[in-house]
Amino acid sequence: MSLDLFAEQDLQQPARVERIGDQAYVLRGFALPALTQLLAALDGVLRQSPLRQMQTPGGFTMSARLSSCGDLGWASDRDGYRYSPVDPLSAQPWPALPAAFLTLARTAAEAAGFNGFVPDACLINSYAPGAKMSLHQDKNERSFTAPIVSISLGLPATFQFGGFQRSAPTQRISLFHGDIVVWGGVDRLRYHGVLPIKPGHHSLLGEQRINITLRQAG
Ligand code: MD3
Ligand code: FE
Repeated sequence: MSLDLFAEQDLQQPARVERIGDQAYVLRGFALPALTQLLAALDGVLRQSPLRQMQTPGGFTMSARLSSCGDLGWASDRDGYRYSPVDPLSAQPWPALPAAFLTLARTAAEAAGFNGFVPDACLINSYAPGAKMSLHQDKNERSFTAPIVSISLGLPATFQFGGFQRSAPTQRISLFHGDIVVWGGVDRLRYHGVLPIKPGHHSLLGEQRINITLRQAG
């Protein structure tokens, strides 16, 4: 792994805020100052709870690989799909939420107007080129008032930001290494997805896009 803090392909304007909904924001480059700590923490989590392929609630295999950290993580087994305090692979609790994740998530939530965000669940998605995430709503969290904070790393993605029914029109938003999306309040239950990742190589993360989402699930 390169030791460059900012890979040349990631040089960009200072952090900019883009509003994509009444209570949804893209914070461009917001994760870049914390990148070294973020990647070290990510390595630690994934050594303890490796990325794995999961089934969707509809019985399909997801193309992105998934892991979790925090008090609750995403688990699927023959009983269904839910947040669980235990990683079914290790039969142990999920790795603790790293301080670097928590601090960045709280700072990003505040920058988007959500104070007092206390995430207890963190999902980590890894997309190889060609992997995607179909339009869905995140509605397995106990409360829909808390925001979700999403950190994008590695290869770029085209994010689909839809409405409150699957059939509603979607905006397409490009997300790059270091961008953070925060959405909550009236935008919390919007349909969203990720188009197939284009082939490419990222100098720090190789042939993948990583997305880290922090949530208040319990
Ligand atoms: C939802 N992940 O893990 S997060 C998921 O990039 C998930 O890996 C996607 O959906 C990913 O459940 C997208 C980013 C995001 C951004 C803005 C949203 C999700 C949003 C706005 C409204 C609803
Ligand atoms: Fe989602």
